[in-house]
Amino acid sequence: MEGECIHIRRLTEGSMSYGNFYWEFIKTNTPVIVTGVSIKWECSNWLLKHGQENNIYSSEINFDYLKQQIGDRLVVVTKCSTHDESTVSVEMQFHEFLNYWRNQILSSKADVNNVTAPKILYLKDWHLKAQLPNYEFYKVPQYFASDWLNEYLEEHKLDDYRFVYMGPKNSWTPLHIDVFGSYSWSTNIYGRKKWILLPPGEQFKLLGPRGSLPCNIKEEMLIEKSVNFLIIYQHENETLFVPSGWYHQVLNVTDTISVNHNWFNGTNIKYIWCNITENLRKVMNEILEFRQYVNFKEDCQQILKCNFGLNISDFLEILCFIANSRLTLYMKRYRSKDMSGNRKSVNSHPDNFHIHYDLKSINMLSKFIAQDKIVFNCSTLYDRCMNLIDITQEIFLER
Ligand SMILES: O=C(O)CCC(=O)C(=O)O
Ligand SMILES: [Fe+2]
Repeated sequence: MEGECIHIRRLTEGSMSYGNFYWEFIKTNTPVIVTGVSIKWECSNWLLKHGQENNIYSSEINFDYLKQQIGDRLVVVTKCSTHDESTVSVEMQFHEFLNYWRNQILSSKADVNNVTAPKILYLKDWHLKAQLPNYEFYKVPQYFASDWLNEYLEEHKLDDYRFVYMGPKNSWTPLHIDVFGSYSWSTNIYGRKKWILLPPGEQFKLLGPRGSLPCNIKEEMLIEKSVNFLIIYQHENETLFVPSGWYHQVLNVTDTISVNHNWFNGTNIKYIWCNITENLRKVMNEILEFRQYVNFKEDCQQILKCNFGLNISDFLEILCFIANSRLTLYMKRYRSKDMSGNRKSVNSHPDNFHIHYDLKSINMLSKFIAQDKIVFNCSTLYDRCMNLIDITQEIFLER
């Protein structure tokens, strides 16, 4: 049925084995909510919990604890427009943002009739974990442990995709697809978010005459245009898995704090590769008039890196790092054990499954990449691909 609001499954963390979760949600690219994730995280101290009434605790943000734990540091906040994407970013000290937020809460309590339109500042995409690596304020939910992107970036001390979001009621993120076409998981520490999610391909029904997408979508618009969509109200301690290629828009229905990661792994890696090459072809078309220059190919890769965040060389570097790290683990720990990557063994410890599964996906992808015209015509890239095939092949030959 078209214009349909699809429903999402909710399950408690630990109620399903890692393997079953992987096959049922990650492998099928299906959104799901995992409940009870962050109850024991250190960042639950960012809240002040009040007494229990009818089994419901009320809580508020513990601004003093936040100030004390995180200290002062420069943060970039986004000024949210109420109706469009025209966002402006400003830098301020973390304590200034907290003061703004505390005052905002106080004045909205005083202004019960909502007479004055509040200024909305959203502290988003904040690399708090990278800034305070020793502060263990959250744990990656077990089901999302296989994260090649941040594993590589963290090891190389590069800018990662691990974020904190803090925003007052009505702060929001316009319609978008995640960086590189990655997955995201997002855990609400405090407050409630409303998500609108579109299954891959549904966004085309929203394209305007000049081929652009609206940045602020409403349910009525989606129904009118027969777009299938998902509305999700995400509560405290709940983690939403946002699959690859699903456009989404997010509204903080109340004051909200969340932690999220963008990531990819052996399951969506081919999709990420296709996104990279699609973007590279766009870059090449844009500067086609310079194709006679000797440095044309290198310049395209450079522009791709600036615009998209990754170029082919970076991508192969990530594959190489993951392949080597899995091979090392394999040699050390599991050489004599059963390493079959089929459905049966997936239910054992995630490491057992991922060593084999990751190497197999790198092997298959490298074979695919090696046939790409751009890679095939560049000896450095082609040789790196061949090397990846070689090192990951070994493990299959041995079986
Ligand atoms: O919470 C938000 O405002 C945006 C989060 C998001 O887009 C994501 O987790 O992918
Ligand atoms: Fe997103």
